[in-house]
Amino acid sequence: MVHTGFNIIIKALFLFRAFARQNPDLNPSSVVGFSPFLGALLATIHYCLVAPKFRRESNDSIDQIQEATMSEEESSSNSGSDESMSEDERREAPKNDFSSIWDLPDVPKGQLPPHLTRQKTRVFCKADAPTHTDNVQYSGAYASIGVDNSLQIDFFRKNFRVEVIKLDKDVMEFDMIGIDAAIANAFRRILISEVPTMAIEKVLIANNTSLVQDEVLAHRLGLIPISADPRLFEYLSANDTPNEKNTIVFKLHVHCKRGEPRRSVYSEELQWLPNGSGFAKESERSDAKSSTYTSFNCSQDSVPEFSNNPIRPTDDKIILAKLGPGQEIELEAHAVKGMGKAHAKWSPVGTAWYRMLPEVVLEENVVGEDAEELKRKCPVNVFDIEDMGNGKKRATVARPRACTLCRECIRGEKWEKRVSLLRVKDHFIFTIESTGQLPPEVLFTEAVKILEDKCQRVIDELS
Ligand SMILES: *[C@@H]1O[C@H](CO)[C@@H](O)[C@H](O)[C@H]1NC(C)=O
Ligand SMILES: *[C@@H]1O[C@H](CO)[C@@H](O)[C@H](O)[C@H]1NC(C)=O
Ligand SMILES: *[C@@H]1O[C@H](CO)[C@@H](O)[C@H](O)[C@H]1NC(C)=O
Ligand SMILES: *[C@@H]1O[C@H](CO)[C@@H](O)[C@H](O)[C@H]1NC(C)=O
Ligand SMILES: CC(=O)N[C@H]1CO[C@H](CO)[C@@H](O)[C@@H]1O
Ligand code: SF4
Repeated sequence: MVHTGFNIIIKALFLFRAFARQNPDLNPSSVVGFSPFLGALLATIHYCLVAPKFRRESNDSIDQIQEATMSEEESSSNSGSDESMSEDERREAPKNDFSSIWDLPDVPKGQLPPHLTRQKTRVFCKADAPTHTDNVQYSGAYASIGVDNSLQIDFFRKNFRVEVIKLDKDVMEFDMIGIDAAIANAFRRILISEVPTMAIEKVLIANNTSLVQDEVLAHRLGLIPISADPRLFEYLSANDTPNEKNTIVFKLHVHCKRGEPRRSVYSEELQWLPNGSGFAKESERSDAKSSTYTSFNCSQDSVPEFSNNPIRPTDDKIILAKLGPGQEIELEAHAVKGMGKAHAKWSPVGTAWYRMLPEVVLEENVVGEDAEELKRKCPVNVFDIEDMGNGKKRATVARPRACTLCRECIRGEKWEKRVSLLRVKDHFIFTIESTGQLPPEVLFTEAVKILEDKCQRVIDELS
């Protein structure tokens, strides 16, 4: 009975290996995944019973078995042209039941075979769709082949790096290597929607005879980036009175006299009022002394950060409205601190995005006319031609980073086999495009702090 049961299991193992041979792209964990029991069983048998037994038996005849497996491979690939192999060779090949399974190269215990390593660390960009896009995170994903897939913090520490590629006033491009897509994406989302800035929220319109409606004008004003460090301000909550710590006041009073040509109103004409609002608030109580819409205790330009660096819009030439002869706009704009998740006007970035590092691999040598063709196919010149001497040419991958993944080079049956387009799953080319309130490198460090706070909150809640 035991023997029969064992036979069935061995057969299942055969089947699985045969299947794996047919589909070299197959990830055993994905097959075994649907049935953890079967997976565990196969793994146990592989490591406890079959593998050591096989190794022991084959120790003294390892060459023989290698020969056997090689000839077996040949015969399967040359099926139909059997005469290429002599009868002698065929007879010599020992009739070993295991040879059909064990012809895959032996992988040292605790390591993934190369094709699985590739599936785990790369996204494959095929002609019709990408494959292996998921991150293999489950710690037991490769348990069936004895590989520990759990997160190793030391490994992360050693491997994580950031390399700044480009940095100027508004744009930063850097490589973030050795991090999970989820965390890279967290940074992207925090940058877009959770790093605070100052933006105009309330507009008091005293006079507007221009063609632009009040609400449209107020909306346009809201979208103007204001260069004031938001870290020096507080949030204005519903019950707060606007004061010098939470509000920035701008005045706009523009007029186009009769007889003059039409004119544009630019953002540079917004005038900062460090003493707060100049508009008197109507109050129900007649005894109240005239107060304004803000109550500043001191002038904002007495703050050292602002005294020689007046607050103003980051760009001078943003058109706010156009005035015809005889038209006038008089208003006051109050900027407060906020986050991009409430309104995009508070987003500190034009955008923040990442792409995974492209990897272009030539699976075989592409020579001669084909090399020229490959070079011509790529619109961004990823490939180069290497002169091999005596007039021979070979295609090389010279600038994989420039690859836009247009898939032009794998168009056509033969090319898809020759060129592999891969993306490195844990290498992110991150670009931050600041709107000018804060330099992009500061934005990123702010984003890191925000993520840290979030983690701390979770830890505090749990403990
Ligand atoms: C198996 O082979 C290795 C190296 O060829 C040798 O060191 C070892 O002693 C052998 N084991 C047995 C059981 O023959
Ligand atoms: C702000 O108020 C102070 C005194 O309260 C005054 O000296 C200063 O000139 C005012 N600043 C502006 C820009 O009006
Ligand atoms: C402004 O001054 C008043 C009275 O002196 C004080 O109660 C209030 O806290 C001050 N506000 C700020 C923001 O310093
Ligand atoms: C508004 O502007 C128009 C055009 O300049 C002017 O005639 C009018 O008196 C202004 N109204 C107020 C309340 O300032
Ligand atoms: C076009 C427009 O919205 N005009 C307004 C400008 O502001 C004055 C004063 O508040 C309003 O009376 C107008 O309707
Ligand atoms: S995918 Fe497009 S950009 Fe990338 S190597 Fe191929 S042809 Fe060039």
